[in-house]
Parts: sequence; C-alpha cells; structure tokens
Amino acid sequence: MKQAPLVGVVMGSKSDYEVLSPAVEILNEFAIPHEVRIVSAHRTPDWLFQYAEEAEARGLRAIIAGAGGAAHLPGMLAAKTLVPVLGVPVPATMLNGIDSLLSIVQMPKGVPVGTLAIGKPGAANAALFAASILATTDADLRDRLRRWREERTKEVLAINIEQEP
Ligand code: RP5
Repeated sequence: MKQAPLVGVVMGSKSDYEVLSPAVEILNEFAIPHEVRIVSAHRTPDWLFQYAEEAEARGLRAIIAGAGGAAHLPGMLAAKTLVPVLGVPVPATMLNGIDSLLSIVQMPKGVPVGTLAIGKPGAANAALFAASILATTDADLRDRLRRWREERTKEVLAINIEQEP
C-alpha cells in the first residue's frame, strides 16, 4: 500500500515544475513519501485554502511551495496552516526571481516561511530541509542524511585540479 505523503511539493503553475524538480529528486532519493500538486494563490485561491486547511490532518509534516513573480503561495499557505512551509522563489519573469524572493521572504512577524535560494539550488535545499525536519523524529533518516553529507564532502575532496607549472 502506498504510504501517505509526509511532504507536499506545491507550485503555482506547471511551468514551475522544472525548477522544483530537484526537490522531488531529493525526496525520491531519500524515499520520503511525498505528493506534487499545482496550487495557485491567484488562480485557485479556494483550493489553496483547502490544501492548507487539510494539510495537518492528512499527515503532512512540511510543505515545499514554489512560485514565481508575485509569489504569494508560500505566505498564504503559512497563514492557513501550522505545517512548516518552505518557500522556493522561482525565476519566472523579467526580474529573474528577485521579485519572487522578496515576495516570499518579507513575511510579517508571526507568520513564518522558511525561504530558500532562488531556483534549483533552493528547491534541492528545501527538500533537504524537509528531510531534516522529518529526521528529528526518524533516526534512520538522520543516518541517511548524515551519509549523504559525507558523500558530498568526499566528492569535493576527490577533485584533483592539475596545477599549472
Ligand atoms: C506564478 O506565475 C507561477 O508560480 C509561475 O511562476 C508564474 C507564471 O505562471 P504561468 O503563466 O507560466 O502559468 O503564479
């Protein structure tokens, strides 16, 4: 039987998927049950409210929310649920994600959104952050996260760039 999702990956548009895909890859790599949904703050506001209101009861432990432009999705989700929301700014307009970053990061006191970097690195880190949240109550996942970090360190130390004479 398929396990209920622990992480929700939501985005304002299908066009955001490419930027959010590193988050999905990391969640797959760690075998973290997750779901991927299009939820738009502006085009489907009622669905946004429903998604946020049901998130906790459905067992979601973190929501990764990516949007571009006037990116209200992460903030509005955070306004409607206590499930931690991780916001990923998507570069989707002439402003290359700066617009989205500022929309997501400038939350008023009392309604936090954990804001990641613009684009794919932010998406990957959002998934690693979600994994860290889950690892607070999952020792096996914590071990896998630790090994993953060690492997990244080894990769860097193994790089041998020839020195010019
Ligand atoms: C935002 O507008 C979405 O998150 C997306 O980044 C951007 C453009 O959406 P589309 O016009 O491609 O659907 O709400």
